[in-house]
Amino acid sequence: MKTQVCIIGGGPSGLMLSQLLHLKGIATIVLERQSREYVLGRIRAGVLEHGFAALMREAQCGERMDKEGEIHDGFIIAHDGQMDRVDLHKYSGGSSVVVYGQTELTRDLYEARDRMKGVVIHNAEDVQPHNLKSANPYVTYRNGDEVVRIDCDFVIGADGFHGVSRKSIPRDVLKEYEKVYPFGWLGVLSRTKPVSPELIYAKHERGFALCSLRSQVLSRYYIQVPLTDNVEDWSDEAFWAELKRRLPAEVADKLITGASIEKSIAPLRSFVAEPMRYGNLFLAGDAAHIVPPTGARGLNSAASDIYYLHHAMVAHYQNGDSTGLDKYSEKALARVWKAQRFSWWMTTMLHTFPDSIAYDQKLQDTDLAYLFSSEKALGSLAENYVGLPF
Ligand code: RFL
Ligand code: PHB
Repeated sequence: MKTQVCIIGGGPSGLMLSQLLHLKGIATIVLERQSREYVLGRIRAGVLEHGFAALMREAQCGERMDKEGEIHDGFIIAHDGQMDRVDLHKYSGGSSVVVYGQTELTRDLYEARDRMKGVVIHNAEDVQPHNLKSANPYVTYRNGDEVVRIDCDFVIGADGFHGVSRKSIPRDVLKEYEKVYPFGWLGVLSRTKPVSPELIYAKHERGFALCSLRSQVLSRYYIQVPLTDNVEDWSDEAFWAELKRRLPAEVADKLITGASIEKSIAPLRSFVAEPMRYGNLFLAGDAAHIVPPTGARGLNSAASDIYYLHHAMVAHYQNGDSTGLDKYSEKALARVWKAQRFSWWMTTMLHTFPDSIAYDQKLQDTDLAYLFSSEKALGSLAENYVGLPF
């Protein structure tokens, strides 16, 4: 087979890039290791910054998001028995975020690919990029006993943190920066009315908790748990009881509980790989960087990569101008690191660290006290949460 851009990974990053390039007449093939059902079964992001929403519209995939997604102009931080609101709209100069699940957004991208007869190959085994430093790279994958080869101009590594693309960059070229947090998030999805119309981020000495939602009938809740916990150890009853303990009484009293329809633990990690280009391989999204979910930045950082990459590819194919491709890694990383900083800061301010000393706890309290006493500090939080410009 032959194409212009071979994209490894059929998650939001890979599908979005494929869709945007196709609309500009650039041919792509997407190779996904899992089945479509498996990809759509993963419960992940819930909050989209306005830049991501704009990209969905540009990709002609924004219709359902605009109809069913909820615009959120603010969120609550609960701490020390009080509930303080961050007015995103006011402090970001009129911006907001969209609450729309990653599952729905991925479904919309798959449907758009189907509509345009885009090629997405599922259950592609042993995907492997080759000849990345040459002008003729190619990708192989296995379909049963048959090995299939795809010749292309560029390979995109959009295959998430555990993918094969980043690993194909030689060790002496790639520099990895990593910070692993000593806890994870236990998440529960339930078909219940959300406890609050806006998200509540709760700091509590027993550990952080988050009340989020997917719609007015679908709630998503998280609690901080030690890395040693297993999801099987947490019954629904134990989860609800622990969540209630960490929420202000007025919220806990209103919480409607129900059977979990999904329950999983995600460890928290910050990670960046540099550079994001190696020859004709370009990394995008979780393949190159991940953040702890506290600042709702992960998918949104992927969006800026796709934005830069798509414009760079179009300039290359339409005008023979490769400046964007040459500058991609530097440009993408500048924004990636800002999302890293913000996610690290939100995580540090709101979680309970097992090894923290009294001094650290005083600083956490001071961070919150400063935040809610300074319009400039609230402005900084708001501009990062709604998304820095691409
Ligand atoms: P993905 O979604 O991991 O997709 C990569 C795809 O590549 C496939 N793959 C391969 N395909 C072929 N060959 C191989 N060798 C392959 N290896 C892997 C995988 O099967 C997969 O389908 O990466 P992508 O597209 O870059 O998207 C990134 C986002 O998924 C991620 O950043 C967000 O989910 C992070 N995140 C959040 N981000 C936000 O912006 N806002 C949020 O509110 C938010 N909440 C979250 C989150 C992530 C969470 N978890 C579980 C980590 C909440 C949680 C709990
Ligand atoms: C979610 O709804 O899954 C969610 C929302 C906000 C976050 C993280 C996750 O910061």
